[in-house]
Amino acid sequence: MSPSNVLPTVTKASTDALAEAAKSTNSTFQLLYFPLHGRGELIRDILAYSGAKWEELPVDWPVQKPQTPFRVVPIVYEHTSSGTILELAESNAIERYLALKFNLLGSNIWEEHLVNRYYYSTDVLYQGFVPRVAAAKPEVRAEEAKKFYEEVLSKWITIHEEHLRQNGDNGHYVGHRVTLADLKTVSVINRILLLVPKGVEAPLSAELTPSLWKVKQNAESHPSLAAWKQSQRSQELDSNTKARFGF
Ligand SMILES: N[C@@H](CCC(=O)N[C@@H](CS)C(=O)NCC(=O)O)C(=O)O
Repeated sequence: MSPSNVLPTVTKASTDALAEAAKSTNSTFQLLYFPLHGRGELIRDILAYSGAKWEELPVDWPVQKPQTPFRVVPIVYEHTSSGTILELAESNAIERYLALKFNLLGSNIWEEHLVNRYYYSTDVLYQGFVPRVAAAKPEVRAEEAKKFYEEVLSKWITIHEEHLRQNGDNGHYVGHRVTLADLKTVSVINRILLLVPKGVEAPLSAELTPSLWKVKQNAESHPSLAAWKQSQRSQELDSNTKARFGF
């Protein structure tokens, strides 16, 4: 039996051969990421929402780090129906690859542009939130959170609520179905709400941000995403993420 920290042996083949293998529609997936939400969260949500077969690989980072393409996680290993093992790297690239595979990027180039622009706009929000609020020193965290909510989050809310209303207030960014933009927003709202400093209130709720809330409710009422969110592992990741930042 191989030791649990050995990573899958990625298939070496021509780009054309790997591209052919990547057409597989009944692959299984393995995620290598720390036991936190972080940059693994949206990947887990996409896999769960799409009903994919997936599991997490045990992490032994000092041993595994040199074997990863950029020396960072997340990494996803896709085991295709033909037995090929594809290695996916860089969180945004992984998310977009999976979104394309699971039909979460819209139905045409214009829809894809709309999905991407709200997805990236929300990514910018997340990139600001982590250093400014999550990782702020405990003694200034409440003050930093208030400033972040007023200076950054409120603008994102105004713009996204307006767009969602223009799309018919149906709980979707694009058309009438869940896309990567919806799932990204859900993960970032959840992250902000998990990490609210004591004595502060985040301006995200059914009353304050009704259109964004519909996006969250729509996606999270999907049975397979709901099951993942209620799972013991997902709740463990909540606790680990809070503990990681000292909340
Ligand atoms: N641009 C990369 C950044 C990944 C990254 O910074 N990963 C961190 C965890 S969130 C990591 O692997 N840290 C361990 C290390 O650098 O050794 C991505 O988005 O995937």
